[in-house]
Amino acid sequence: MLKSNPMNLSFEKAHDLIKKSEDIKIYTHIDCDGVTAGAVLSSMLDKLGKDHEVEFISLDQMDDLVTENELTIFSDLGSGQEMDKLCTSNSKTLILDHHPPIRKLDNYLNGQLIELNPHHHNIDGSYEVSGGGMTYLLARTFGYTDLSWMGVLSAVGDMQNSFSGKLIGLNSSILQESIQQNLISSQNDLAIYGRQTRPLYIALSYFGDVNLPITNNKTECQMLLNKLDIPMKNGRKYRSLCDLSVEEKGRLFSELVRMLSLEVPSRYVKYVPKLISGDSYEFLMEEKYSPLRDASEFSTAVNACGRHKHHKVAMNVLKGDRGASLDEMEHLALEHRRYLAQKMEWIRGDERITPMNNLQYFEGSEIKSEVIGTIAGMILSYGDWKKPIVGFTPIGEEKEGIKVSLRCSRLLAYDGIHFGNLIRKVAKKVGGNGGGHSVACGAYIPEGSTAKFLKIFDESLKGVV
Ligand SMILES: [Mn+2]
Repeated sequence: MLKSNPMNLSFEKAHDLIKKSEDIKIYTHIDCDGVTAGAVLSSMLDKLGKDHEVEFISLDQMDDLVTENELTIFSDLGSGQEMDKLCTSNSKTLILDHHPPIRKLDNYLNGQLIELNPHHHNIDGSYEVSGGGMTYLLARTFGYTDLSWMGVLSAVGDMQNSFSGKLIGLNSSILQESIQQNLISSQNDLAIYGRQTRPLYIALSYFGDVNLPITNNKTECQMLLNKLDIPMKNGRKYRSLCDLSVEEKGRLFSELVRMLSLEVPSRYVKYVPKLISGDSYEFLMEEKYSPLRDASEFSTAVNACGRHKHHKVAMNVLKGDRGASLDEMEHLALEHRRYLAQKMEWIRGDERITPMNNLQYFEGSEIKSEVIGTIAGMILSYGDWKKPIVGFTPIGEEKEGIKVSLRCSRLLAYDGIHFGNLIRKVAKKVGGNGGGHSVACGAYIPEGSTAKFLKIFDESLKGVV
């Protein structure tokens, strides 16, 4: 399938451009996909012996950039931004992005720009290939198929498997390549987060798409495992999901289907199995029970570094440092968890979740804008899962405006609602901008427009949720 990839010709052009360039600058996005894309490119250029530098940026920093290198590469961003100013006569530009492009394929800005984007070739950039996947497709033109596992990690980090529970399209081809190299094993599994590192009874208590008796209740989780005759411990060590036999997983799956089916309105029952099953991706070169062994957990660790502005640490781990950078990453992940727990307490202790007719929200002024979405996702299980939850916090860093994050149960998305599109429209109406995935999205809105935003949003959801 990779052989017939319609983008091959463009990748060949990019390949030649890389070969010719000696001084290269990479700007890549700050999320897991972007950081992984940066790691793929940096690994590739190391192997080629090319001088390069990687910088992690957010979309709003694009306007302030000045290109001064022979070649500038943008990964996991660039397609949605104006490039005219950046493409100067003494600097070439290469974009490897998967977000919806604003330029047409044949518009190469006088030959100074090569833009590689799946949307130009009728490939869906939301589900079929990630930013890291695009950089990997370039790396493999040099024969570096050993980097394929990062293409899988970036797709998982970008939640490209969230809708179908598996990787499809080019993502699936990259996965197959990685499996052939013995770098990854993939299996259909229970979709419970914390496969390698969390004791199962704790992992179960975080199940939050729908509120169940076990949600946020570890005692109930222990009772459930007892009832299903699934031992909690293996000797002195608590068992994780990855320790369960196929039969044990089957029993747990059936019981969760039963519990969920009792809880959800009848029109959602058909989606229940999708909520609790999905393919898992295990990196075979990582140690068992390591936070790097499972793709989902690895992507959380990369994000934890990014959220606290230590992208470089994550990139070094991705590039193979299992010493100081891994220690630092684990330390950052621990601090990240502590920070989240503290902010969750702050919201819950003061009962900060306010219900409206069709949504619920919280004012998160004490929460860093980088983690407001994570908190929104976690707090959903304490509110009403049938309504989306919206969190607000100042953007911070001397910038004006409010960051808005929305999270909701995947059941609403299976039912056909795309909150990313809805929030974009509402944000526009109050003078902001927004977008994102169906179940996880956000917006930036002007200061003082929160009340208006909520009113319009709540009304627009009448009869929708
Ligand atoms: Mn991306």
